[in-house]
Amino acid sequence: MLFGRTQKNPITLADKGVVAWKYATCGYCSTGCSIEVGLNAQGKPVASRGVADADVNRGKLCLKGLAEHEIFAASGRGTKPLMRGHWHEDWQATDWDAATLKVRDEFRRIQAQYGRDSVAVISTGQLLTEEFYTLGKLTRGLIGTNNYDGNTTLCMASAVSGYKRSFGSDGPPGSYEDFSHTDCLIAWGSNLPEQHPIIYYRLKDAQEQRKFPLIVVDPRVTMLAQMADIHLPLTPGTDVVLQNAMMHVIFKEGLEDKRYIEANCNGLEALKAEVAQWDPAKAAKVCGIDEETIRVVARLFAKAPAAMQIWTMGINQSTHGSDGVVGINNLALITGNMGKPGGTSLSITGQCNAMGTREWSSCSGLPNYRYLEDAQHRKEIGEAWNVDPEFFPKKVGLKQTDIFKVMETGQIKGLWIVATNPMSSLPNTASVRRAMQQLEFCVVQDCYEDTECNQYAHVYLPAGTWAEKDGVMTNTERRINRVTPLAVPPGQAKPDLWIFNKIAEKFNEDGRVNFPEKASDIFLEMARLSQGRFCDISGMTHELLEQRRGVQWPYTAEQAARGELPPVGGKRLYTQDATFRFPDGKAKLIALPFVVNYEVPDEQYPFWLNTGRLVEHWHTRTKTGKVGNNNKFSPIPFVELNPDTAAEMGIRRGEYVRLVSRRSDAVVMAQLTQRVRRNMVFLPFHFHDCANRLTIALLDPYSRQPAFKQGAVRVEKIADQHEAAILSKEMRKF
Ligand SMILES: Nc1nc2c(c(=O)[nH]1)N[C@H]1C(S)=C(S)[C@@H](COP(=O)(O)OP(=O)(O)OC[C@H]3O[C@@H](n4cnc5c(=O)[nH]c(N)nc54)[C@H](O)[C@@H]3O)O[C@H]1N2
Ligand SMILES: Nc1nc2c(c(=O)[nH]1)N[C@H]1C(S)=C(S)[C@@H](COP(=O)(O)OP(=O)(O)OC[C@H]3O[C@@H](n4cnc5c(=O)[nH]c(N)nc54)[C@H](O)[C@@H]3O)O[C@H]1N2
Ligand code: SF4
Ligand SMILES: [Mo]
Repeated sequence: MLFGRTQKNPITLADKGVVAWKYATCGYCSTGCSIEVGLNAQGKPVASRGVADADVNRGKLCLKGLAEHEIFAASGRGTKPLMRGHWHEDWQATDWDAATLKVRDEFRRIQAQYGRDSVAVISTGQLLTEEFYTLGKLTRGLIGTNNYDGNTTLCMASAVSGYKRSFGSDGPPGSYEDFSHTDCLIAWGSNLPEQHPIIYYRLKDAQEQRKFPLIVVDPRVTMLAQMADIHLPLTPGTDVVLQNAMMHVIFKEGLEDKRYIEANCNGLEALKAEVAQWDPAKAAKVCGIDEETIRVVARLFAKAPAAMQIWTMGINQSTHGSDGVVGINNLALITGNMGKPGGTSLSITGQCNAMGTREWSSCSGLPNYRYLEDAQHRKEIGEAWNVDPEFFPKKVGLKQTDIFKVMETGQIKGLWIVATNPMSSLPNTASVRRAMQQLEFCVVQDCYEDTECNQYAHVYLPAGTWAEKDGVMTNTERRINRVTPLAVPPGQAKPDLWIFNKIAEKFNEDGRVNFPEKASDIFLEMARLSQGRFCDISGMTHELLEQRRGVQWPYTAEQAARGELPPVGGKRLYTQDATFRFPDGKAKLIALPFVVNYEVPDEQYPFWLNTGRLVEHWHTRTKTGKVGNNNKFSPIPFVELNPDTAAEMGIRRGEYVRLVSRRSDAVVMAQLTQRVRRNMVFLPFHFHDCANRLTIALLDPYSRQPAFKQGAVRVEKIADQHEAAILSKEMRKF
């Protein structure tokens, strides 16, 4: 194929010999891009391209999606189930029957000896929804432990908790389409161009057409901050103070939407009383944004006919994470910016199917946003699954972060890890290591066998990944998208659904509970369980989802029967007055007092430690670390350091430095950049034995999400650079 400049040095694209293109949805972030993978004559995936008629990405993909076909054959794939007596021993290959029997027998032994909840199941936001639902049925209905949660506690838990506190339910109320209607956008702690490049493209496209102001709140000069009309580089952890001050201005100047508040909100007086204490002059001293700027931003936001807010981990990963989300919702509610085109509060979700796990995994209750605390919900699901409702706990159990804390003290003896890598992703690696080492039995189910967690496993179950599997995922804007199987897992590896069903077979000796084998049958079971509920998907089928390139929920059986084609109502939630999910239909305005309850820099540890992501890498690099076109951009761990600070300390670009926190240390290369202020470092968390050796496991009181974004370190110059290089390499091995 030839492009441009045909006379001189024409650009040619390599012919990869694609004979067929197969449809899926990207398995990295929650944007939910429609993707086609090209297969060659041997059926091998050799190329990826965006799908032009998909509303989400309109033909585009980011650099992770473009190289996604390479993950199937990447090194380190597990091809056989493995077993061993102790994690010090070598692995022995085994078969599926023996491995799954071992899982059942060990879990039963441990539960009999130490109690039902001494076994924990840790799941993820990266499976397909039918898989989540099946794992939930197995864990809640047969294994019966209440210590069942997932890595979403590290990710979206604060958003979930904030939505529930404000609106009475989880469920992001907006759509990407809102960018095309908004008159003002505030992005809180979200770096879209790197972390959700295609959502960023949608935003930018809309902004170029309508020129609305973009306000970015982030202590670091991110790529999004560079594109902003106003950048508020606030003091880390103080978003709630800025929100309170903005509301102070809005009430003081009478800019609130009185009609909307009257018809839709409770709690106005308490909120007013709290924010009255936060005049911009006082708030400026805490949040580091000058008072006049606070006023300007508050007025811009409140006076815009439609104003929108988005946020990601800069809000969620904090001891004020849940409060930060409630603060965003407060701002939206008092200005009437809910449920209308361009007026919404939209959490930007993290993992490809973090939404699917919230809706269907039963981690935080029972399927489809049902609660363990509700007798009626226990009864409905007990009947649907043929499980005695009395078998279900009456209160939800511990979250992932707390599970690991009690594991460290020996209260949990058996662990099943599915598609997450907590040895690298939980805060304070040393304590996670202690927790893992004391387990009597650990099973790891991962598509790669060389993950950091697997070093402590007794059984390893090789799983298929992404489009080796069949099912659906829900994206940031509640759009349910199809993933169709276009490759087969290597060797004896199996799709996660197959593995769950195999284990269920062992626990389900009397065949009492029904576990359908096919994803499409499971989807229909889920659709039935959703009928008449908030998250109603009863009008959807796998075929419809593929044909429409995804459908946003709700889409009901009645709508489908009337022949109404989606999108029909799923674009926004709370579009009518008093339709929030509390009994009186009103949302809650909640006063948010502020206290400093997190680690801040001091004389001994004078730098803010900010951790986060790079565009080229995905989390703990089990995938992108092995894809050349991703890994080559950042093959080794590094830290962003301000050049003036570096000059003062005699540190040169490319030198190794030691970062030391109260937990541990890490040796990394210094990259000098003005993106960070003089008393802050930014450390990508993608590398093992690096960022999370340093981070602190302080948790949000509501969501139990860790404060990954606020910690304190000191930076030490290293005299012997040769030694440091060796050490830095050593630290990345286990
Ligand atoms: N390339 C790539 N994309 C990804 C991922 C990936 O690993 N790689 N992961 C996906 C997942 S699971 C997630 S959760 C998302 C995360 O997406 P983002 O949240 O956008 O990414 P992060 O880099 O974790 O953090 C965002 C920003 O929070 C800022 N921040 C730090 N402290 C504060 C604070 O106190 N207040 C405010 N307002 N901001 C603060 C940081 O400076 C940082 O720029 O990305 C998703 N997309
Ligand atoms: N310091 C710091 N730490 C952080 C964060 C931060 O910003 N700073 N962010 C946090 C956030 S938001 C998140 S979401 C977490 C992510 O943390 P993790 O979930 O631990 O990270 P991943 O590397 O995505 O781990 C997913 C695992 O599942 C495997 N896998 C992928 N697909 C499949 C599949 O289909 N089936 C199976 N069985 N396995 C599969 C992968 O090989 C990998 O081992 O990290 C958190 N940790
Ligand atoms: S933006 Fe997210 S969903 Fe889209 S191609 Fe990139 S990683 Fe995949
Ligand atoms: Mo995440």
